[in-house]
Amino acid sequence: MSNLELFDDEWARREQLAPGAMLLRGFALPHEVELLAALPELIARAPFRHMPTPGGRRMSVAMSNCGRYGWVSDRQGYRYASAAPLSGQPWPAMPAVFRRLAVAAAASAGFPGFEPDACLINRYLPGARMGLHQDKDERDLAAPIVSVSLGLPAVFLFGGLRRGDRPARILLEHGDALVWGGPARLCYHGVAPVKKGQHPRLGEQRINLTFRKAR
Ligand code: MD3
Ligand code: FE
Repeated sequence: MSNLELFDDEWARREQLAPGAMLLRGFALPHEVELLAALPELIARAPFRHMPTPGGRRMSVAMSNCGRYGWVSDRQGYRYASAAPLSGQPWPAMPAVFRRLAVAAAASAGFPGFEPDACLINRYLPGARMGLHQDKDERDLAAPIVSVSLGLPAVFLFGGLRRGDRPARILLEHGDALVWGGPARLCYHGVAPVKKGQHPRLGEQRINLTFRKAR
């Protein structure tokens, strides 16, 4: 099968949240078995960690990375690094199915030629949340960011270009992909505390994959 057929997404439900922000509901569902099968080895090689913030707090979201670069946080600040801070080991390679999915989602939302070199893997157990922030540690802000939600649903907070803009609330479910580019690239966003629940494939957790061009 060609990549075109593998990632044929004509059926995916699309919603433009704002100019440059496209929600592709169910985009990852045809690949869920392959995506989920790749996770245990990635996490065995680069275990989830609650990283400290520059302010010294512990993030409620546990994180890992795959790809050439990984997003890390510590007392020094936020940055992309080619090795995991505790082990000093390079991040595991980005699985081909991850990359193809991200590239296809970006292209489908109007950003052809996306070249992700970093995939942040966020794990939310019930109660975990992410405060409103911008993603601006990437060198090339012309490249979009693609995110894929798996497991328990979560309310995504989607704000504007100013921290004070009241965010819209959007329920993200297993298999949904989001593409952020152009005028939406620097929008504030976050995740409300994840509610307790059981997902048939992932149990009591939400996993979010976020693909970036870091360098
Ligand atoms: C809007 N993750 O890792 S994904 C992050 O669900 C992050 O784990 C959230 O925000 C999560 O930085 C949200 C959706 C998302 C990702 C990147 C964006 C929305 C974005 C970049 C710019 C604007
Ligand atoms: Fe973010």
